[in-house]
Amino acid sequence: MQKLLLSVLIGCFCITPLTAFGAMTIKLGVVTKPGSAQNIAAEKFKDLIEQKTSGEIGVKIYHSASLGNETELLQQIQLNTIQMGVITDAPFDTINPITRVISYPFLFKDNAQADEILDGPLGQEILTALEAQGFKGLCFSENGFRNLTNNRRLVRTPADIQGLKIRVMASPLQKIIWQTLGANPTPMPWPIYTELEQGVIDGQENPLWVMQEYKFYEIQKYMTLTRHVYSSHIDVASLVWWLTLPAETQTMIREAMCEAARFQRRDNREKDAARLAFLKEKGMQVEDTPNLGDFRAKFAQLQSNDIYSDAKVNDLLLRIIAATR
Ligand code: EAX
Repeated sequence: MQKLLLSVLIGCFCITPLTAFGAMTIKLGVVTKPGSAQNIAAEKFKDLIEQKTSGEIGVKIYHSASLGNETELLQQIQLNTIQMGVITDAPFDTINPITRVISYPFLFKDNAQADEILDGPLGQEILTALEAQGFKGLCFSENGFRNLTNNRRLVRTPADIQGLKIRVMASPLQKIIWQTLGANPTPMPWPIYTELEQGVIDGQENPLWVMQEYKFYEIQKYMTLTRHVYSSHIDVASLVWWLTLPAETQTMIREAMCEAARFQRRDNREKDAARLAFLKEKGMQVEDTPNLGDFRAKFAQLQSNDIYSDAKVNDLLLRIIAATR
């Protein structure tokens, strides 16, 4: 009898892993295409989840803006029409101004410092703040440091930016940054290849992977390594959905997403030198060492700009600036 009970128990243990989490498919949205930074994080997350749950929890990735632009994806996550997203920080900016602290110009001196702040308690404050708008902030993957490209002239100093029509993301901060630099900023959601090709805009700014993956070397002649802002993705889940999940499932999902984020950041950084060489080979004229001091000086008053006037946002910005010194 005891033996029988034991074998029944063992039998149960053999099958319990398949029912431990409850079968479901997580819909995850990204605006960019396979091979892009967002997709690399999303695909790694999918692999990890499906492996950890033996396929019981599936992840369906909706890429290439098939469900809309990043602002629209965020709305769908709030409504739980889709459960998760790997979304650039900038479009969060109109939803919760606390996210503006991430892309404060020339904030992080390098990748290691961005990781140190965003993976630490200060980054956690940003993730937690998003709950007020219906998001469970899980972790940060990345676009990376952004650089300027344009089709008019090689930009070496802020004076060269004067009057350039630069596409910016849907973010008040990004608009102010490019106004401050003397450009004519034009907010526009992703993707923007056609607008660049047709000359509706003179230029744009993005990390090196974008210039390569989206073939901007075909339609943009000049690039300047401005690294003016660090651009993260915020990896989020729908809070209403999240609250229905057992604690164990929440932990498993959060850990998988954060592992995917770390994997993607490493992958992105490892490829950057080869990307720069590739873009030069394709004929882009590149200013590798602009005098960034001149660019940085333009932002001396930005901390006291209205876009940082919310007391909580201002307080966090000042603490992050202090932590990066
Ligand atoms: O990640 O809109 C943007 O410029 C973003 O960086 C784009 O989604 C590529």
